[in-house]
Amino acid sequence: MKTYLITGGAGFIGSNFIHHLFEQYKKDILVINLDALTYAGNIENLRDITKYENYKFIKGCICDKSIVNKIFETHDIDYIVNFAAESHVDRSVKDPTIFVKTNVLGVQVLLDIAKKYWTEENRFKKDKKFLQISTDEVYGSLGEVGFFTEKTSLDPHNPYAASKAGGDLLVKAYYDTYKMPVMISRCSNNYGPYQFPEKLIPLVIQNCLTGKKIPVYGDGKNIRDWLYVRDHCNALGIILEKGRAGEVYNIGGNNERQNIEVINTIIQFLQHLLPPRDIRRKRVSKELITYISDRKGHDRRYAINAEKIKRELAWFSSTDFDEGMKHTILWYLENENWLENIVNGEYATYYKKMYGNL
Ligand code: NAD
Ligand code: TDX
Repeated sequence: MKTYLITGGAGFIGSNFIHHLFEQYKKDILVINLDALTYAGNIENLRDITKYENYKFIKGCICDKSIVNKIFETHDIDYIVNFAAESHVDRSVKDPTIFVKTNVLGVQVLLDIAKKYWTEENRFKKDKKFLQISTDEVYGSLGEVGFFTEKTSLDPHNPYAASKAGGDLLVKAYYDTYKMPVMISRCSNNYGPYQFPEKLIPLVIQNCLTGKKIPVYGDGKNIRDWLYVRDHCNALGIILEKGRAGEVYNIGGNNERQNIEVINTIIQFLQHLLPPRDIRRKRVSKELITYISDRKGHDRRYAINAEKIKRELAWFSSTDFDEGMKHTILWYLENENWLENIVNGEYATYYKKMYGNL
Protein backbone atom coordinates (compact mmCIF):
# COMPACT_ATOMS: atom_id res chain seq x y z
CA MET A 1 0.00 0.00 0.00
CA LYS A 2 1.46 3.35 -1.09
CA THR A 3 0.82 6.73 0.54
CA TYR A 4 0.67 9.61 -1.95
CA LEU A 5 1.09 13.26 -1.10
CA ILE A 6 -0.57 15.06 -4.01
CA THR A 7 -0.12 18.82 -3.94
CA GLY A 8 -2.44 21.02 -6.01
CA GLY A 9 -4.86 18.11 -6.32
CA ALA A 10 -7.92 20.39 -6.49
CA GLY A 11 -6.75 21.96 -9.77
CA PHE A 12 -7.23 20.76 -13.33
CA ILE A 13 -4.54 18.10 -13.80
CA GLY A 14 -4.20 17.21 -10.10
CA SER A 15 -7.90 16.37 -9.76
CA ASN A 16 -7.80 14.29 -12.94
CA PHE A 17 -4.78 12.47 -11.51
CA ILE A 18 -6.59 11.70 -8.24
CA HIS A 19 -9.52 10.30 -10.25
CA HIS A 20 -7.01 8.23 -12.21
CA LEU A 21 -5.43 6.87 -8.99
CA PHE A 22 -8.77 5.78 -7.52
CA GLU A 23 -9.82 4.14 -10.79
CA GLN A 24 -6.50 2.34 -10.98
CA TYR A 25 -5.87 1.28 -7.36
CA LYS A 26 -9.15 1.73 -5.42
CA LYS A 27 -8.44 0.72 -1.80
CA ASP A 28 -4.77 -0.04 -2.17
CA ILE A 29 -3.62 3.54 -1.64
CA LEU A 30 -3.81 6.44 0.79
CA VAL A 31 -4.10 9.81 -0.97
CA ILE A 32 -3.42 13.07 0.86
CA ASN A 33 -4.31 16.14 -1.15
CA LEU A 34 -2.62 19.35 0.03
CA ASP A 35 -4.10 22.33 -1.81
CA ALA A 36 -4.25 26.03 -0.93
CA LEU A 37 -7.54 26.41 -2.85
CA THR A 38 -6.42 29.48 -4.74
CA TYR A 39 -8.77 30.88 -7.40
CA ALA A 40 -7.82 27.83 -9.52
CA GLY A 41 -8.48 25.17 -6.87
CA ASN A 42 -11.98 23.76 -6.72
CA ILE A 43 -13.10 21.14 -4.25
CA GLU A 44 -16.03 20.36 -6.56
CA ASN A 45 -13.52 18.72 -8.92
CA LEU A 46 -13.26 15.91 -6.35
CA ARG A 47 -16.88 15.66 -5.23
CA ASP A 48 -17.11 11.91 -5.93
CA ILE A 49 -13.71 11.20 -4.31
CA THR A 50 -14.43 12.71 -0.88
CA LYS A 51 -16.50 9.65 0.04
CA TYR A 52 -13.44 7.41 0.12
CA GLU A 53 -11.92 6.73 3.55
CA ASN A 54 -8.49 6.47 2.00
CA TYR A 55 -8.68 10.08 0.75
CA LYS A 56 -7.77 13.08 2.94
CA PHE A 57 -7.97 16.74 2.00
CA ILE A 58 -5.78 19.33 3.73
CA LYS A 59 -6.20 23.00 2.92
CA GLY A 60 -2.77 24.63 3.00
CA CYS A 61 0.12 26.14 1.10
CA ILE A 62 3.17 24.17 -0.01
CA CYS A 63 5.33 27.07 1.25
CA ASP A 64 4.00 26.55 4.79
CA LYS A 65 6.71 24.48 6.50
CA SER A 66 4.61 23.67 9.57
CA ILE A 67 1.78 22.12 7.51
CA VAL A 68 4.13 20.11 5.30
CA ASN A 69 6.15 18.99 8.34
CA LYS A 70 2.99 17.85 10.10
CA ILE A 71 1.93 15.76 7.10
CA PHE A 72 5.30 13.96 7.13
CA GLU A 73 5.24 13.59 10.90
CA THR A 74 1.87 11.88 10.83
CA HIS A 75 2.18 9.83 7.62
CA ASP A 76 4.85 7.66 6.04
CA ILE A 77 4.75 9.35 2.62
CA ASP A 78 5.98 7.18 -0.28
CA TYR A 79 5.27 9.37 -3.30
CA ILE A 80 5.08 13.15 -3.61
CA VAL A 81 3.53 14.41 -6.83
CA ASN A 82 3.80 18.19 -6.99
CA PHE A 83 1.10 19.73 -9.19
CA ALA A 84 0.74 22.82 -6.97
CA ALA A 85 1.60 25.90 -8.98
CA GLU A 86 0.44 29.21 -10.29
CA SER A 87 -0.19 28.03 -13.83
CA HIS A 88 -1.47 30.84 -16.04
CA VAL A 89 1.01 32.72 -18.24
CA ASP A 90 -1.16 35.86 -18.63
CA ARG A 91 -1.45 36.29 -14.86
CA SER A 92 2.34 35.92 -14.54
CA VAL A 93 2.85 38.69 -17.10
CA LYS A 94 0.74 41.00 -14.94
CA ASP A 95 2.41 40.05 -11.61
CA PRO A 96 5.14 37.42 -11.25
CA THR A 97 5.46 37.64 -7.42
CA ILE A 98 3.21 34.76 -6.39
CA PHE A 99 4.66 32.64 -9.22
CA VAL A 100 8.13 32.84 -7.67
CA LYS A 101 6.73 32.07 -4.22
CA THR A 102 4.74 28.96 -5.13
CA ASN A 103 6.67 27.63 -8.13
CA VAL A 104 10.17 28.13 -6.71
CA LEU A 105 10.05 28.53 -2.93
CA GLY A 106 7.19 26.03 -2.56
CA VAL A 107 9.19 23.37 -4.41
CA GLN A 108 12.20 23.98 -2.17
CA VAL A 109 10.05 23.60 0.99
CA LEU A 110 8.65 20.27 -0.26
CA LEU A 111 12.11 19.00 -1.23
CA ASP A 112 13.67 20.05 2.05
CA ILE A 113 11.04 18.47 4.27
CA ALA A 114 11.02 15.29 2.20
CA LYS A 115 14.81 15.16 2.60
CA LYS A 116 14.46 15.47 6.36
CA TYR A 117 11.95 12.62 6.69
CA TRP A 118 13.23 10.39 3.92
CA THR A 119 16.47 9.34 5.57
CA GLU A 120 19.19 8.14 3.23
CA GLU A 121 18.54 4.57 4.27
CA ASN A 122 14.76 4.49 3.79
CA ARG A 123 14.74 6.56 0.55
CA PHE A 124 15.99 3.61 -1.44
CA LYS A 125 14.86 0.67 0.65
CA LYS A 126 11.30 1.92 0.64
CA ASP A 127 11.30 3.19 -2.95
CA LYS A 128 10.41 6.81 -2.11
CA LYS A 129 9.81 9.10 -5.08
CA PHE A 130 9.32 12.83 -5.65
CA LEU A 131 7.77 13.73 -9.01
CA GLN A 132 7.86 17.38 -10.06
CA ILE A 133 5.16 18.19 -12.63
CA SER A 134 6.75 20.58 -15.06
CA THR A 135 6.04 21.92 -18.51
CA ASP A 136 7.42 22.20 -22.03
CA GLU A 137 7.38 25.99 -21.55
CA VAL A 138 10.71 25.80 -19.68
CA TYR A 139 12.39 25.00 -23.01
CA GLY A 140 11.25 28.28 -24.58
CA SER A 141 10.04 28.53 -28.16
CA LEU A 142 10.69 26.60 -31.39
CA GLY A 143 10.91 27.81 -34.97
CA GLU A 144 9.01 26.04 -37.73
CA VAL A 145 10.94 22.80 -37.33
CA GLY A 146 12.41 20.71 -34.51
CA PHE A 147 11.22 19.32 -31.19
CA PHE A 148 12.05 19.71 -27.50
CA THR A 149 13.98 16.73 -26.12
CA GLU A 150 14.99 16.21 -22.48
CA LYS A 151 18.43 17.56 -23.45
CA THR A 152 17.14 20.86 -24.86
CA SER A 153 18.50 23.68 -22.73
CA LEU A 154 16.15 25.69 -20.55
CA ASP A 155 15.23 29.03 -22.11
CA PRO A 156 12.01 30.31 -20.52
CA HIS A 157 10.43 33.46 -21.99
CA ASN A 158 7.74 34.51 -19.52
CA PRO A 159 7.66 34.76 -15.70
CA TYR A 160 5.52 31.60 -15.35
CA ALA A 161 7.95 29.55 -17.44
CA ALA A 162 10.94 31.07 -15.62
CA SER A 163 9.47 30.17 -12.23
CA LYS A 164 8.80 26.58 -13.37
CA ALA A 165 12.38 26.36 -14.66
CA GLY A 166 13.58 27.62 -11.25
CA GLY A 167 11.62 24.86 -9.53
CA ASP A 168 13.05 22.27 -11.93
CA LEU A 169 16.62 23.41 -11.26
CA LEU A 170 16.10 23.03 -7.51
CA VAL A 171 14.78 19.50 -8.06
CA LYS A 172 17.87 18.68 -10.12
CA ALA A 173 20.11 20.23 -7.44
CA TYR A 174 18.55 18.02 -4.73
CA TYR A 175 19.44 15.00 -6.83
CA ASP A 176 22.97 16.14 -7.59
CA THR A 177 23.67 17.28 -4.02
CA TYR A 178 21.71 14.93 -1.77
CA LYS A 179 20.81 12.04 -4.10
CA MET A 180 17.14 12.66 -3.42
CA PRO A 181 14.95 10.26 -5.47
CA VAL A 182 13.45 12.95 -7.68
CA MET A 183 12.08 12.93 -11.22
CA ILE A 184 10.76 15.69 -13.45
CA SER A 185 8.05 15.35 -16.10
CA ARG A 186 7.62 18.02 -18.77
CA CYS A 187 4.33 17.90 -20.57
CA SER A 188 2.80 19.82 -23.44
CA ASN A 189 -0.56 21.68 -23.25
CA ASN A 190 -3.30 19.64 -21.59
CA TYR A 191 -7.02 19.79 -22.32
CA GLY A 192 -10.01 17.95 -20.85
CA PRO A 193 -12.59 18.07 -18.02
CA TYR A 194 -12.11 20.43 -15.02
CA GLN A 195 -9.82 22.91 -16.80
CA PHE A 196 -10.23 26.46 -15.46
CA PRO A 197 -11.78 28.73 -18.14
CA GLU A 198 -8.90 31.22 -18.21
CA LYS A 199 -7.12 28.72 -20.49
CA LEU A 200 -7.72 28.76 -24.25
CA ILE A 201 -9.95 25.70 -24.80
CA PRO A 202 -12.48 26.13 -21.94
CA LEU A 203 -12.46 29.91 -22.51
CA VAL A 204 -13.53 29.38 -26.13
CA ILE A 205 -16.22 26.89 -25.10
CA GLN A 206 -17.55 29.24 -22.41
CA ASN A 207 -17.55 32.28 -24.74
CA CYS A 208 -19.33 30.36 -27.49
CA LEU A 209 -22.03 29.25 -25.03
CA THR A 210 -22.58 32.80 -23.81
CA GLY A 211 -22.23 34.49 -27.23
CA LYS A 212 -19.11 36.41 -26.17
CA LYS A 213 -16.28 37.36 -28.52
CA ILE A 214 -13.36 34.89 -28.73
CA PRO A 215 -10.08 36.74 -28.07
CA VAL A 216 -7.25 35.53 -30.33
CA TYR A 217 -3.78 36.82 -29.54
CA GLY A 218 -1.65 38.12 -32.43
CA ASP A 219 -2.21 36.33 -35.75
CA GLY A 220 -3.64 33.16 -34.13
CA LYS A 221 -0.91 31.06 -35.72
CA ASN A 222 1.05 30.20 -32.57
CA ILE A 223 1.32 26.45 -32.24
CA ARG A 224 0.72 24.29 -29.18
CA ASP A 225 1.07 20.51 -28.89
CA TRP A 226 -2.15 19.25 -27.24
CA LEU A 227 -2.47 16.22 -24.97
CA TYR A 228 -5.67 14.85 -23.43
CA VAL A 229 -5.34 15.21 -19.66
CA ARG A 230 -6.04 11.53 -18.87
CA ASP A 231 -3.19 10.50 -21.19
CA HIS A 232 -0.94 12.79 -19.16
CA CYS A 233 -2.19 11.19 -15.90
CA ASN A 234 -1.54 7.75 -17.28
CA ALA A 235 2.04 8.76 -18.14
CA LEU A 236 2.58 10.14 -14.62
CA GLY A 237 1.39 6.86 -13.07
CA ILE A 238 3.89 4.96 -15.21
CA ILE A 239 6.73 7.37 -14.35
CA LEU A 240 6.02 6.88 -10.62
CA GLU A 241 6.06 3.13 -11.03
CA LYS A 242 8.98 2.67 -13.39
CA GLY A 243 10.85 5.98 -13.75
CA ARG A 244 14.45 6.37 -12.66
CA ALA A 245 15.67 8.86 -10.04
CA GLY A 246 17.39 11.95 -11.43
CA GLU A 247 15.68 11.64 -14.83
CA VAL A 248 13.53 14.04 -16.86
CA TYR A 249 10.67 12.64 -18.96
CA ASN A 250 9.00 14.64 -21.73
CA ILE A 251 5.32 13.87 -22.30
CA GLY A 252 3.49 14.89 -25.46
CA GLY A 253 0.74 13.87 -27.81
CA ASN A 254 2.21 14.75 -31.21
CA ASN A 255 -0.82 16.94 -31.81
CA GLU A 256 0.43 20.26 -33.04
CA ARG A 257 -2.28 22.79 -33.87
CA GLN A 258 -2.34 26.51 -34.56
CA ASN A 259 -4.55 28.31 -32.04
CA ILE A 260 -6.94 29.37 -34.77
CA GLU A 261 -7.32 25.74 -35.89
CA VAL A 262 -8.22 24.72 -32.32
CA ILE A 263 -10.79 27.52 -32.11
CA ASN A 264 -12.36 26.58 -35.44
CA THR A 265 -12.57 22.93 -34.34
CA ILE A 266 -14.39 23.90 -31.13
CA ILE A 267 -16.87 26.07 -33.07
CA GLN A 268 -17.52 23.30 -35.59
CA PHE A 269 -17.98 20.59 -32.92
CA LEU A 270 -20.20 22.77 -30.73
CA GLN A 271 -22.48 23.44 -33.71
CA HIS A 272 -23.04 19.67 -33.90
CA LEU A 273 -22.99 18.78 -30.23
CA LEU A 274 -25.52 21.36 -28.98
CA PRO A 275 -29.05 19.95 -29.29
CA PRO A 276 -30.87 21.23 -32.44
CA ARG A 277 -33.43 23.08 -30.35
CA ASP A 278 -30.88 24.87 -28.19
CA ILE A 279 -31.00 28.53 -29.24
CA ARG A 280 -27.26 28.89 -28.56
CA ARG A 281 -26.54 26.65 -31.54
CA LYS A 282 -27.19 29.53 -33.95
CA ARG A 283 -25.01 31.91 -31.96
CA VAL A 284 -21.93 29.71 -32.19
CA SER A 285 -20.10 30.97 -35.25
CA LYS A 286 -16.74 32.11 -36.57
CA GLU A 287 -18.05 35.67 -36.34
CA LEU A 288 -17.25 35.55 -32.63
CA ILE A 289 -13.52 35.36 -33.41
CA THR A 290 -11.76 38.65 -32.59
CA TYR A 291 -8.05 39.25 -33.07
CA ILE A 292 -6.50 41.28 -30.24
CA SER A 293 -2.98 42.47 -29.42
CA ASP A 294 -0.44 39.74 -28.82
CA ARG A 295 0.55 38.29 -25.43
CA LYS A 296 3.89 39.77 -24.26
CA GLY A 297 6.73 37.26 -24.78
CA HIS A 298 4.33 34.95 -26.65
CA ASP A 299 6.12 31.70 -27.53
CA ARG A 300 5.57 30.81 -31.18
CA ARG A 301 5.66 27.04 -31.19
CA TYR A 302 5.90 24.16 -28.71
CA ALA A 303 6.43 20.56 -29.83
CA ILE A 304 7.51 17.68 -27.63
CA ASN A 305 9.69 14.76 -28.60
CA ALA A 306 8.29 11.97 -26.36
CA GLU A 307 10.57 9.19 -27.64
CA LYS A 308 12.30 8.64 -24.27
CA ILE A 309 9.15 7.80 -22.29
CA LYS A 310 7.94 5.65 -25.18
CA ARG A 311 11.23 3.75 -25.43
CA GLU A 312 12.08 3.41 -21.72
CA LEU A 313 8.65 3.20 -20.06
CA ALA A 314 6.43 2.03 -22.95
CA TRP A 315 4.02 4.99 -22.65
CA PHE A 316 2.36 6.63 -25.63
CA SER A 317 -0.66 8.89 -25.94
CA SER A 318 -3.82 7.07 -26.88
CA THR A 319 -6.51 9.74 -27.32
CA ASP A 320 -7.11 11.11 -30.80
CA PHE A 321 -7.36 14.94 -30.70
CA ASP A 322 -10.85 15.14 -32.25
CA GLU A 323 -12.21 12.43 -29.93
CA GLY A 324 -10.64 14.08 -26.86
CA MET A 325 -12.04 17.45 -27.93
CA LYS A 326 -15.58 16.06 -28.41
CA HIS A 327 -15.41 14.39 -25.00
CA THR A 328 -14.18 17.66 -23.45
CA ILE A 329 -16.93 19.77 -25.04
CA LEU A 330 -19.58 17.26 -23.93
CA TRP A 331 -18.20 17.36 -20.39
CA TYR A 332 -18.53 21.16 -20.29
CA LEU A 333 -22.07 20.91 -21.70
CA GLU A 334 -23.01 18.39 -19.03
CA ASN A 335 -21.40 20.45 -16.26
CA GLU A 336 -22.60 23.95 -16.99
CA ASN A 337 -23.19 24.60 -13.27
CA TRP A 338 -19.53 23.93 -12.60
CA LEU A 339 -18.61 26.54 -15.23
CA GLU A 340 -21.24 29.05 -14.06
CA ASN A 341 -20.02 28.91 -10.45
CA ILE A 342 -16.54 29.82 -11.65
CA VAL A 343 -17.38 32.59 -14.09
CA ASN A 344 -19.63 34.29 -11.53
CA GLY A 345 -16.78 34.58 -9.02
CA GLU A 346 -13.28 36.15 -9.16
CA TYR A 347 -13.15 35.20 -12.83
CA ALA A 348 -15.46 38.08 -13.83
CA THR A 349 -13.02 40.65 -12.39
CA TYR A 350 -10.05 38.87 -13.97
CA TYR A 351 -11.79 38.71 -17.36
CA LYS A 352 -12.59 42.41 -17.36
CA LYS A 353 -9.02 43.33 -16.43
CA MET A 354 -7.64 41.05 -19.12
CA TYR A 355 -10.01 41.63 -22.03
CA GLY A 356 -11.80 44.90 -21.13
CA ASN A 357 -15.26 45.11 -22.63
CA LEU A 358 -14.60 42.57 -25.38
P1 NAD B 1 -4.28 24.69 -12.03
O1 NAD B 1 -3.99 26.14 -11.97
O2 NAD B 1 -5.55 24.22 -12.63
O3 NAD B 1 -4.19 24.06 -10.56
C1 NAD B 1 -3.21 24.42 -9.64
C2 NAD B 1 -3.63 23.90 -8.27
O4 NAD B 1 -2.58 24.20 -7.34
C3 NAD B 1 -4.91 24.56 -7.72
O5 NAD B 1 -5.74 23.60 -7.15
C4 NAD B 1 -4.39 25.54 -6.68
O6 NAD B 1 -5.31 25.78 -5.63
C5 NAD B 1 -3.16 24.80 -6.18
N1 NAD B 1 -2.15 25.71 -5.62
C6 NAD B 1 -1.67 26.86 -6.13
N2 NAD B 1 -0.77 27.40 -5.32
C7 NAD B 1 -0.64 26.56 -4.26
C8 NAD B 1 0.16 26.56 -3.10
N3 NAD B 1 1.02 27.55 -2.85
N4 NAD B 1 0.05 25.54 -2.22
C9 NAD B 1 -0.83 24.53 -2.45
N5 NAD B 1 -1.62 24.48 -3.53
C10 NAD B 1 -1.52 25.48 -4.43
O7 NAD B 1 -3.03 24.05 -12.78
P2 NAD B 1 -2.96 22.78 -13.76
O8 NAD B 1 -3.23 23.24 -15.14
O9 NAD B 1 -3.72 21.66 -13.17
O10 NAD B 1 -1.39 22.47 -13.68
C11 NAD B 1 -0.88 21.58 -12.69
C12 NAD B 1 0.62 21.48 -12.87
O11 NAD B 1 0.93 21.00 -14.17
C13 NAD B 1 1.35 22.81 -12.73
O12 NAD B 1 2.53 22.59 -12.02
C14 NAD B 1 1.65 23.23 -14.16
O13 NAD B 1 2.82 24.00 -14.22
C15 NAD B 1 1.83 21.88 -14.83
N6 NAD B 1 1.49 21.81 -16.26
C16 NAD B 1 0.28 22.25 -16.72
C17 NAD B 1 -0.03 22.11 -18.08
C18 NAD B 1 -1.37 22.55 -18.63
O14 NAD B 1 -1.56 22.51 -19.85
N7 NAD B 1 -2.33 22.92 -17.82
C19 NAD B 1 0.91 21.54 -18.95
C20 NAD B 1 2.13 21.12 -18.44
C21 NAD B 1 2.41 21.24 -17.10
O1 TDX C 1 -7.64 34.30 -24.72
C1 TDX C 1 -6.69 33.66 -25.19
N1 TDX C 1 -6.35 33.84 -26.50
C2 TDX C 1 -5.30 33.21 -27.09
O2 TDX C 1 -5.03 33.42 -28.29
C3 TDX C 1 -5.91 32.73 -24.41
C4 TDX C 1 -6.24 32.47 -22.96
C5 TDX C 1 -4.86 32.09 -25.02
N2 TDX C 1 -4.53 32.33 -26.31
C6 TDX C 1 -3.39 31.62 -26.92
C7 TDX C 1 -2.08 31.76 -26.15
C8 TDX C 1 -1.40 30.44 -26.42
O3 TDX C 1 -0.68 30.52 -27.64
O4 TDX C 1 -3.69 30.24 -26.89
C9 TDX C 1 -2.53 29.45 -26.59
C10 TDX C 1 -2.81 28.62 -25.34
O5 TDX C 1 -2.89 29.52 -24.25
P1 TDX C 1 -3.13 29.01 -22.73
O6 TDX C 1 -4.35 28.16 -22.70
O7 TDX C 1 -3.07 30.21 -21.85
O8 TDX C 1 -1.89 28.04 -22.53
P2 TDX C 1 -0.30 28.27 -22.64
O9 TDX C 1 0.07 29.68 -22.45
O10 TDX C 1 0.17 27.57 -23.87
O11 TDX C 1 0.18 27.47 -21.32
C11 TDX C 1 -0.42 26.19 -20.98
O12 TDX C 1 0.41 25.14 -21.38
C12 TDX C 1 1.62 24.98 -20.68
C13 TDX C 1 -0.71 26.11 -19.48
O13 TDX C 1 -1.52 27.21 -19.09
C14 TDX C 1 0.56 26.06 -18.69
O14 TDX C 1 0.27 25.87 -17.30
C15 TDX C 1 1.40 24.90 -19.18
O15 TDX C 1 2.62 24.86 -18.53
